[in-house]
Amino acid sequence: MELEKDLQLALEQRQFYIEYQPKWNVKMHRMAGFEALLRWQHPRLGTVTPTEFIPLAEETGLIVPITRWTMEEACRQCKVWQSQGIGQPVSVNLSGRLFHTDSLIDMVQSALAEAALAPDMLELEITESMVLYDINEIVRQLEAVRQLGVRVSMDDFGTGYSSIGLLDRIPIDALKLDRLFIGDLESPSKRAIIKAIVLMAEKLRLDVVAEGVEDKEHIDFLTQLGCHVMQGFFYGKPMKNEEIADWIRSAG
Ligand code: G
Ligand code: G
Ligand code: MN
Ligand code: NA
Repeated sequence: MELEKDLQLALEQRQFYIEYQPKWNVKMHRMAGFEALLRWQHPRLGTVTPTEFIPLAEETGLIVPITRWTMEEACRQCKVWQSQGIGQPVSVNLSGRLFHTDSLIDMVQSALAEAALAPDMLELEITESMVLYDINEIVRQLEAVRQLGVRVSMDDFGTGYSSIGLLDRIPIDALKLDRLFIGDLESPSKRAIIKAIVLMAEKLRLDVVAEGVEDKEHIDFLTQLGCHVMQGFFYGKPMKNEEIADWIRSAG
């Protein structure tokens, strides 16, 4: 397939770049980190979204070198921010397919070492769909990276292959509430579910991040429900490096 060949070339030809989206702690009035979102600038097709090329990368095994590049680049950038006085952690999305290989731990260690970045400045976002893979293997690899001091969060929580039982098995530090919940906060049942998730997270000593926060109403609802860390277009869209310093100045 054409796109498959192109994907192989994309790494060599430096066609990937990262956009960073801020997370904001409403209670503390301060930033809570950046999420790294991968972008592919295709020479003919223009920007190809990860929803299109990640599945292809998974099928072809290219997900390993692509994730390695993303993690290295995000760690380097995080270190640059630190030197500019922006001491914010960065999170990188992981595909479940990655746990098939034994490359994660080495990938994390070398990305941190190469950037001379402290482990607590890196976070990994996994999704519930990972349960489709060998759960014992996932637990083993996640425990190893957490031992290093790297944080792990469960992305898109509450949709897809949700299983509360998973929270008891998979070692994580935080939950990211899927943006499908936040888009429908007028629904009393959705609010009840969010409230219950927040309470459960408290008991389990997990942080909660709400995704897809787009307006003031969302923020008010979420704050009432006890959720204080938010990510979404209201605070900032995914941005290129060059835009970050300006965004930080305007966010005060
Ligand atoms: O911002 P955006 O619309 O591009 O993100 C679309 C989807 O792609 C999201 O589910 C996001 O988690 C995923 N994604 C973004 N960057 C990466 C990446 O580096 N690796 C993986 N596996 N998924 C990513
Ligand atoms: O699956 P994951 O959470 O990693 O992907 C984040 C996705 O959500 C990206 O596609 C990102 O561009 C998108 N996103 C981030 N904030 C918002 C928002 O406020 N509204 C909507 N609709 N999408 C968002
Ligand atoms: Mn994510
Ligand atoms: Na998500």
